[in-house]
Amino acid sequence: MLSACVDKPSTLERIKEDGVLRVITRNSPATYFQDRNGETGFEYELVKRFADDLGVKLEIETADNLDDLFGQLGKPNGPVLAAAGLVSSERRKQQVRFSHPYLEVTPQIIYRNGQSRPTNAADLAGKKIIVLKGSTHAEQLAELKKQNPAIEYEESDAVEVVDLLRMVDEGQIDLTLVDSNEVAMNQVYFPNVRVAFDLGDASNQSWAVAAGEDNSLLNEVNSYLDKVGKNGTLQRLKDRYYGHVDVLGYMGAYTFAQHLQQRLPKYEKHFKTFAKEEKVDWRLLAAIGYQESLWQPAVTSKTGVRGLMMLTQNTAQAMGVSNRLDAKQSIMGGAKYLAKIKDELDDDIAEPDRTWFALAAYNVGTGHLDDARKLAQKDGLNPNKWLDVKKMLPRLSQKQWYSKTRYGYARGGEPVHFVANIRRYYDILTWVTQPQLEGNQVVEGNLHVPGVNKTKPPEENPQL
Ligand code: BLG
Repeated sequence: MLSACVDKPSTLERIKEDGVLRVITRNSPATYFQDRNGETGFEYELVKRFADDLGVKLEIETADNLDDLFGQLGKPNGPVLAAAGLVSSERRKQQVRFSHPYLEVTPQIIYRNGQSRPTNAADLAGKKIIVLKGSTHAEQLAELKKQNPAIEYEESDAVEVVDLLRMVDEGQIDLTLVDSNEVAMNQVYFPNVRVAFDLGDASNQSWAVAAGEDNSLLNEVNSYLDKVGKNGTLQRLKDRYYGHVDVLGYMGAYTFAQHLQQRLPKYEKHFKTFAKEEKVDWRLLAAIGYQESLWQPAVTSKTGVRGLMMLTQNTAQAMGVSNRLDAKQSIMGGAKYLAKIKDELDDDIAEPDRTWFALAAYNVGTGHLDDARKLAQKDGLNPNKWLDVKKMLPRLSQKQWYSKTRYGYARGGEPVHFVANIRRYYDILTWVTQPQLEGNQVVEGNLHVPGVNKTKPPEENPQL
């Protein structure tokens, strides 16, 4: 047995010896949740790469609330690292040690569209406000209340940030205070949620380790975070989780959230039925439907392609669709066609690229896609990688290139945008259909849209 005076292994040595990194986080869309492929989330993806770098297994634990999280972190034989969207504060620094920052966030007061917009701290008086218990936001409000005792707020440890946003969206509370990254992520889900104003300066999210003298893990964490900051990994994760509004634009995000409430529920069961039949993910089909028609069954493109899944006359005929404007038939045809072209792709194309190739073929046809793959091969690129082939597709609209291909001219830029947009919608649909967002109605993979069936939907925007 080792005596106490023998050098104890450092935390880092212990992690490597055990082969396990134990991390505590919160179960929320911005941190950690389950999706179509298992565990995911911004924090999860960042910390999983860290565990991979260390060559150890990652073990995730989730805390019930923030107090629980900080309590667990200090415990002997408890988790050694917290990766949970934590902002460092003076109070917290007495309890834990924070890493270098990885994400800048701004606390934002959130109100409901249609209500009067608060513009400064004094406007918070007389409003029903709830924030997370033990959060830096609760600390901020406590400070404000010292100067302005009329401000009343409640702290809750029974909710997550998405619940707070839902409560504002549905009008159950007037205001909440959450970080800007959470707003960015959830704007596509809660159409009535609006930013009133930034409360205070930007702060930084960091990981935390327990208080103490042993810096081995903290140093390792810091060099890892510095590395992913420099090599672009961190930026890619930020774009993927928080870039929806940047990519869709504010109006796009707002429109998507509205359509999610007003249109998708009408077609959800058809997407599910035919996705199951054709063994594809229903959310992928739904994402195609959104890209094609914004979930509208009666649209016709300039080129005469029609319906919710935008089938050409030929495709419709081949898939047994007699009426392209019938949503159910259109979805059936789209699902069959997607499965068929995916199946017919070269065996050398592996997932996930296989799915992106199938989407491109859905839009531009397999002939042109093959031409682009051949161009990739000629250029020394990999014809089985979407990243390479998508560089070649736009060449199909330039004579110097298409004149030498088998199928000739195509608007090759279109499938590149098509695939990029669908991947974005697919990502969003994946996390809005996961159980954490479904309030008390936890039904795996079902879309529970807040407010639906409770209020009459406003006029639909017929604009494509
Ligand atoms: C696709 C067909 C493919 C066809 C390609 O066109 O339609 N896909 C479907 O019908 C689902 O079958 O490939 S081919 O049969 O090998 O030739 C190429 O012809 C549809 C595309 C066309 C596109 N939307 C689905 O993505 C479209 O409507 N483009 C026109 C846009 S606009 O009106 O000019 O703005």
